[in-house]
Amino acid sequence: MQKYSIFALARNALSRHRHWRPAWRSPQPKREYDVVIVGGGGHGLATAYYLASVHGLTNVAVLEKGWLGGGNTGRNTTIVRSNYLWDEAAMLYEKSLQLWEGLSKELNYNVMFSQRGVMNLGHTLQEMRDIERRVNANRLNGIDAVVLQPDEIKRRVPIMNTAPDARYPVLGASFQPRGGVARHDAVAWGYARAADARGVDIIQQCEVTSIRRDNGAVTGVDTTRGFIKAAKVGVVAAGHSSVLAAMAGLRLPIESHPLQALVSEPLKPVLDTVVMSNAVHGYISQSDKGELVIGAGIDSYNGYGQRGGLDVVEGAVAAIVELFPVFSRVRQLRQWGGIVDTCPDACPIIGTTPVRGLFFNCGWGTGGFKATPGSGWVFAHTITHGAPHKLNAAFSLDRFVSGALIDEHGAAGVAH
Ligand code: FAD
Ligand code: PYC
Repeated sequence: MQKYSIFALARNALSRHRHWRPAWRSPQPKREYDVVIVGGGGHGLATAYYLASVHGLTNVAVLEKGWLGGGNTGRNTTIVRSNYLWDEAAMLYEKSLQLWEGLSKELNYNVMFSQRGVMNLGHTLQEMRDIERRVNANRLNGIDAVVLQPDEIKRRVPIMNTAPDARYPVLGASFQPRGGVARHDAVAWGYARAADARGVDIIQQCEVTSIRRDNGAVTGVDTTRGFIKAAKVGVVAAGHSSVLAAMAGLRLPIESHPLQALVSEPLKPVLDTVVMSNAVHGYISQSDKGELVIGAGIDSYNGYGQRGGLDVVEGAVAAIVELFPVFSRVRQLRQWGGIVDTCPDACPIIGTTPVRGLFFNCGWGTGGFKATPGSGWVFAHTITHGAPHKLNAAFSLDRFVSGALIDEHGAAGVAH
């Protein structure tokens, strides 16, 4: 455990941070690794950590074209929950939630996981029927979920407008008490430090520019820092997954879209749970700093710019203000976008590819932050054994040929 006394903190601050011990090394890339992970977001770093900690594979490199967590990991609104409809998805996200519950201790790094509950509002009779069906399915899978009536919602969130004549009347909600939020970049840093401590090389500013193959098997990757040989390559590149797949002659059923979020000026504590509404395309929570964290549905066009259209955030803010009229005078502090990799059934692709030794983990779309620990855990297993774990077997690329899709649009949290 790294310990700093108050005097060490003061000394470091006064010396302009020159004596801070870096949390991970910045090694030169080796010529060859057993496994190369492409993408230094939370999923890539978690994969490297579990390769080392669970499977004893330490001759591993994580290659990141920018900086750690600079993709969607550092741009998301940090909602964590496991209340998915279908057994396959529920089990995968629940594994992840269980890992979240012990993550700060496991990594010896405070990821600020806060189980303040996640509420999904229903505004129509049909939405309430869908909510009841999902809550019943969750409970059959051992996942904590309850249906809340409007009076209970009002008790928990007094500032919400639950008047029956509201434009989007609140008829009820599903609520997962174990859901919540975490500190996104701490998750990347915590996994990075723990993976580095086990010998994993984390290499930033190293873009993969092509994937070399020979006789149907991967042999390594060309990068902006030279060729790196590896018999196993795991790609975890979120919004750029299709670009990486094309380098290996593969076509994924993935679309890349901007997804935006914004925060307000900081306020005193006013909202102690997460509130989401698919019907109005808006969701909100309050960060530990006091900012209201507000998100929208995806921008409808495809693109790789980490920004989006003003109309989308305008619509989300309008919806939030109808639900919370008291926020109408709050000022916006900043807004940003990330590029999400949406899949036709709103579920990820995690597994092998037609190229031997090449593995893909993508398609998490608007909802992969919550899956970071579970995704890394199953992907590390898949890469080690060359075959999926039973928790990710259903999430293969083959399902788009067999038709065994897992339609989670209703539980995806954000419309896409
Ligand atoms: P990333 O963090 O994007 O990592 C991929 C990395 O690959 C990037 O750092 C990128 O630079 C790198 N890369 C790409 N190409 C190359 C290359 N050629 N060579 C080397 N490196 C490369 N999910 C939730 O569960 N809850 C939420 O509340 C939530 N809110 C969201 C809000 C917004 C605004 C956005 C944009 C997303 C949200 N998500 C949410 C989705 C979530 O952020 C993502 O699914 C998740 O973070 C993906 O993690 P990742 O590690 O796969 O991707
Ligand atoms: O998957 O819960 C989610 C989510 C919330 C906001 C964006 N994604």
